[in-house]
Amino acid sequence: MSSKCYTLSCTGEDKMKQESRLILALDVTEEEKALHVSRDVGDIVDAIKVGYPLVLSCGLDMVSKIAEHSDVICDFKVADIPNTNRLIVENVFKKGASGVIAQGFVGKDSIEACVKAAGGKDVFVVVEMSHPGGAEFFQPVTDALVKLALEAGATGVIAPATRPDRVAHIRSLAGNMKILTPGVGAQGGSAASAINSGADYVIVGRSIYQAEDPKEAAQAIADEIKNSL
Ligand code: O7M
Repeated sequence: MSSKCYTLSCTGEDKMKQESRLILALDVTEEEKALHVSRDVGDIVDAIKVGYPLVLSCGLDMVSKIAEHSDVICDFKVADIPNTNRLIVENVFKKGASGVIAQGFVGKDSIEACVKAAGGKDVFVVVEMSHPGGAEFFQPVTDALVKLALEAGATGVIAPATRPDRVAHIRSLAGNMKILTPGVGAQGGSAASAINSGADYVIVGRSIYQAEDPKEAAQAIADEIKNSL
């Protein structure tokens, strides 16, 4: 894991740095491409998010390989009973991840198990998703999920950049928790609107890794974020 990327807070806990406020969603399925993009953008982004597309194609060891270039957040949207959540979270941190993403609808005990297994590292809870269907079942319970994340001691929540009004609403409930917002670019959301609505980070995938020059694309979004602060 790249220690340069993490700050040690006064509580002794490892939390994600907040510099460019940009997180790359590395949803590619080829190792060579994954490592090439990670090398290119590792110094620009605050973290790289890896999930099922990459890990199911190339293996969990990709977490350790990418951690040589950036901090890694494992987006497995962990959603099981507390014991299974614990086993999953222990596994990803053993591979060098710096954070993990879980679903809150499984209940507070399941998220508490993630937080405990993370041992001071980051746990983020999905409270509303960015796609059109994300409004169907999440929206009626978003407020309760934010409360659950707060009470369970999560670092932050995932909220939709595609609905800046919802980001602002979630900000009003989220206390000190960080807000990470996917949905910028390919899904139609804007980085500046998400940040202006109270997001701490934006998560961007295709607009970076599918660009002809991923480094240039990442830098352009990082500049947009900087100019919107
Ligand atoms: O920029 P994209 O659309 O190519 O990629 C967005 C990434 O964010 C991709 O990895 C999605 O799985 C993820 N994501 C969403 O797009 N919407 C959500 O509501 C939640 C996530 C996410 O990261 O959840 C943790």
